[in-house]
Amino acid sequence: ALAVRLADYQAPAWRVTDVELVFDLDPEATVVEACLRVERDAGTDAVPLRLDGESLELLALEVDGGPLPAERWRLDERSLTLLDLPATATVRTRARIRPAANTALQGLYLSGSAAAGFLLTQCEAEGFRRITWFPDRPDVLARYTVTLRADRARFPVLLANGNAAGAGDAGGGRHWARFVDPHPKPSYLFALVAGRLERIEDTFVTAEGRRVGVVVHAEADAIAQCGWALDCIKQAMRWDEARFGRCYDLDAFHVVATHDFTMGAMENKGLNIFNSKYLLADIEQATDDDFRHVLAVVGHEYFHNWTGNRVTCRDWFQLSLKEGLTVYREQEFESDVASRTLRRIEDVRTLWRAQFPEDAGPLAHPVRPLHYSAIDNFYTATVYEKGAEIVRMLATALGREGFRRGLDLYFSRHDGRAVTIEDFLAALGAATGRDLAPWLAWYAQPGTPELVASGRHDAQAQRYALTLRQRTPATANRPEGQALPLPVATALFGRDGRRLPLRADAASPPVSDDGVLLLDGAEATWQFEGVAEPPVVSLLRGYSAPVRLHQDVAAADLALLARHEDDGFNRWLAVDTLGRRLFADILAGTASPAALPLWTDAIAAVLGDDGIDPALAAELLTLPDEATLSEGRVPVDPEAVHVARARLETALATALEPDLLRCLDRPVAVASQAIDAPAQARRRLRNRCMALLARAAPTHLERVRLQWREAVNLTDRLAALACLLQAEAPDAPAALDDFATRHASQPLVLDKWFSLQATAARDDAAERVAALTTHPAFRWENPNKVYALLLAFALRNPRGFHRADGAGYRLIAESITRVDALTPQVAARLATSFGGWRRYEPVRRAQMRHEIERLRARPHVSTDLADILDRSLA
Ligand code: BAL
Ligand code: ZN
Repeated sequence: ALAVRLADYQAPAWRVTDVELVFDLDPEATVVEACLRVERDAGTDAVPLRLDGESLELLALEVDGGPLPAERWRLDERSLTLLDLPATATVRTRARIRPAANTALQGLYLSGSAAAGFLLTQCEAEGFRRITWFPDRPDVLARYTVTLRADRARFPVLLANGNAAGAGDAGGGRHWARFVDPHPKPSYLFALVAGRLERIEDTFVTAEGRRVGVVVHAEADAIAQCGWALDCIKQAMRWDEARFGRCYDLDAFHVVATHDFTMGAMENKGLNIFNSKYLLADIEQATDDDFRHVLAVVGHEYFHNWTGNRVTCRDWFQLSLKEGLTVYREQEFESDVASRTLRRIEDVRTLWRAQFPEDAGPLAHPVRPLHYSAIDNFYTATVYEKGAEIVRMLATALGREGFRRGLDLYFSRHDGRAVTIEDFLAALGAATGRDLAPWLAWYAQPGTPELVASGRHDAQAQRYALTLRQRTPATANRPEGQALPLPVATALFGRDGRRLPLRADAASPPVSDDGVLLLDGAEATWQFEGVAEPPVVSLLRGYSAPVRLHQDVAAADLALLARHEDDGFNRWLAVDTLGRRLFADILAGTASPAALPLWTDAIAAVLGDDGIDPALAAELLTLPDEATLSEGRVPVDPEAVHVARARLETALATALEPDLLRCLDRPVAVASQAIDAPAQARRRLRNRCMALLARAAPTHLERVRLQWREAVNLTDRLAALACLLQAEAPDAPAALDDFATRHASQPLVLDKWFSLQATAARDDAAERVAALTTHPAFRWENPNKVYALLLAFALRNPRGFHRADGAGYRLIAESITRVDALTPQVAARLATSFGGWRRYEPVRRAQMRHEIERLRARPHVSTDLADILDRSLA
């Protein structure tokens, strides 16, 4: 497909002011009547009106109430073009579409079976063109009136965006419902839902006094698991008012759960649609992590109502304008209502595991890409997570109040408009009197910057000089990058663990009140006064910039930070760094037993500290995964990484055995069915201790078995099962069978059962995963099943995926072909697992390349998949 380029952007010559849609819904054949009020921009005469449309069957076309002569319109596979229209016109089309046959899950499709399932839509990024002909681009904002007609018994619930505006009987067993959305919106935010759905609801009164009906809809067997989501919506509404002054703006807010969805969820105006994985949660069918993910994703989609919907993107290159900002808002929400440190550690782990490798490989792209051939492939860790890091850095650099003023101005300037990243930076800058133009480079330049820190202490003058240098080195695909603005949150500690004042002399670059140094060139030096002894320097506190830090810190200094740093993230980072150094030594064969205690003692000290947050303690006991440990190493030998990591984990478990036992035996006053943050944190720590003990000695498997038998929540049951599997215990197969039987009717729990087996680092993992694709609960058409089994294997089982004989690669390549014929977006996502092929040792590199080339050479490769394969090889 031809690339679309940012540089070629042109404002639309035609606007659509109002849209009326009438749907006659039926799974086999739905008829969509669309009436568009179109207006040509003054000064753009004689430009044809080109409407996007795909997989639509044209039944009728009228302009201003009459037929259009054949020479004045053209129809092809992708568009309907109308010629010689007057400057304003009414265009009416009628189309037939086939929801039940739509396995791509874009546009209008069926969730579940034709007999019992329900109809729903997914339009971002370019799904609306599979519903009707329309200028399907985010800078065409229109007011929508939508009428749905359907069989009343088969589709009792009818929903679309906006406020309800009437309903009634349509005769012949059919009924109708109308919705008016007063807020002009781009087509990607359109949604409808029709089917047999149950509901739970509540009322929320906004700070502006609007009474909002908050309604969660799901199929009958899932509605009992929606209570947590309903709570989360109200929490999100309250938080966005308190923290950012943003109120909800319609009479109702509807949320719907479906098992058939390619993404996590979708922020359609007033009618969010969720992958059930991120909406359903109860103690029997969801883990503690699931509860937190529901909170975060519910928040995320709700926050889009302002960052994305009220102010939207001019074009898809600006995707991070809404996604980076909304991920940041989601992170802040969870940080405020749950644990800030835990959320930060998880976000940074994601950045390292997924975004850094993406940014270093052939699929690297700027946060604002310059061109694309399949926009669906840009919903990436770079656009989302790195985009959120940029917003976080801006918030750090402007301060909490400044950032809030900036966002307020952004909303008031651009409400109801489709804008750019430049507009965002300009608003933040205007509100705070800052020139933020240099920050645009963060959006434009791919690659992860390296930050090198060095220091010199002058005992006589009691001064400490800190020099920071940055570089974004060239790679095969791009030249060296320019210097970027980097906020470096910094603290100095004395040898006794106390914080030292951070007083820079007058000649140094500025330091903010909260200790942030802004490095805005290639290099700068700060002279700190009143520093009597060589300090221990803690940099990038809270991970204040998404860079690779090179700092020569003695292991003893890291141990000191592990004990005394009051920034929870950097406390964890000190321990993590000690662990990674040991890992590197084991991998290089240079490990010395003397180095281990510094690390394990630091962890033991924290574990013994009763005041510590158990969630943080659990994170200290969690080594980086194999993908993260492989990151930045060339060439990667996945088998060696697996073995070295396992050795390190066993050494940790053995050294801490008594501490872990003490921790487990500590009496806890936690109801095992409570899901509040303290209960979750304690379970997290206990399960982590149990997993390590199971590594330390097989005798501890008895504890695991006890928990397996007595667990009253999914978190504990799944943790025990994982330990049995990891230990390849003789009773593991029976436990797996028990689990599958117990949860046979619960698709989301079965997904975890698939993932657990897919990620077990066994010699025969590829054969087992292949066998599981024939399990009756596995469905190739269901993205969650493909992600749970195959994507989990490709991304989270490096030993299995990269098996030396290539069996893992072949399994994934064959799966990609099979999925591409059904759901191209899912196939493309699976194919990204080959993206890092160049980093591997020669044999694996050749095998991966062979699979990519073989996939590309097959007939009928989708545009989405071809794009990933072509860029991987470039
Ligand atoms: N807009 C796509 C799903 C999300 O990021 O919320
Ligand atoms: Zn989003």
